[in-house]
Amino acid sequence: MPVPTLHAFFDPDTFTVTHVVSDPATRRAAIIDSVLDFDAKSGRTSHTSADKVIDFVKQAGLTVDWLLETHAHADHLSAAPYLKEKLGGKISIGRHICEVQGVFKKIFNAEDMNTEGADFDHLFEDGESFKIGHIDVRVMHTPGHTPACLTYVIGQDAFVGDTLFMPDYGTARCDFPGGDAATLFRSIQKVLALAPDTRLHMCHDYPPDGRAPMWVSTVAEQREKNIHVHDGVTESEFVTLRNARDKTLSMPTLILPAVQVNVRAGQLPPPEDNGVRYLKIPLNAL
Ligand SMILES: N[C@@H](CCC(=O)N[C@@H](CS)C(=O)NCC(=O)O)C(=O)O
Ligand SMILES: [Fe+2]
Repeated sequence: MPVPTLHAFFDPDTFTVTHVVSDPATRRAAIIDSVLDFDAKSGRTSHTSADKVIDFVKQAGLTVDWLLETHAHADHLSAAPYLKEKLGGKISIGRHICEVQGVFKKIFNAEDMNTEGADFDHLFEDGESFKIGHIDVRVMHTPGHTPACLTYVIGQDAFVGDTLFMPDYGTARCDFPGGDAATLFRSIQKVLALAPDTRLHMCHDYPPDGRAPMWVSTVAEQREKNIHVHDGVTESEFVTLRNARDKTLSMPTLILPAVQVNVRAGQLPPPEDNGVRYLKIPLNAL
């Protein structure tokens, strides 16, 4: 199979990695997990991060077919609609997003919110395949952090979303609505059953002790060194450890702004009769 060309952008504000995956033969591309900059203090959105990706795509002469989300992010807003307007591409996520939309429609009492995934251009099933140019991508449903999380497997590369983080940081939290540590453990076992030399590309890095951000590891390295799920850690040990850590974490700074936008496929809530769009803050709901 042809080998994809990879390029990554690290957003230091939310520790998110946006990946551009392209087929060198056809110059068709996918963008995974984009970031819309959002200043919570002023309520302003901006496009500095997304424009860097757009400049890269244009300079490389790529045609974007896919705007992929690994999940409905709780820590940053997706720039997928802005990228679609500027570059094209189908905004896509896992089929189980409908469950996540159902949960947040209630929390936000958002009558306009569609809970059948209609805001997205495509919903992936577990095991579905699609192409970036001549390159095959296989979709793996890897829930646990959220019910709809996906891993995109492309030959020797896998984009794991928020399942695993770098070995020195461990794994994703499981305390968001619909999250579950045992489910995440089983999803991680599916990822770690890929070939040992599979390169795993993270969606976040939270570099400890001032090390530089990194976002690529391998199955073999994770199995040997991941502080939460190295070989030998049992499901019940993991669940105990993960749940204990989750009790110590505060909610991500942007969870309330982020989820109400991201379950709408990155679209901002509809404007009110004065033309202004508002984000809602439900009190005592999380
Ligand atoms: N301090 C960060 C927290 C981000 C966060 O909670 N990240 C999630 C992924 S969306 C996670 O799994 N963190 C794992 C952990 O800290 O154990 C923020 O406010 O944005
Ligand atoms: Fe996440």
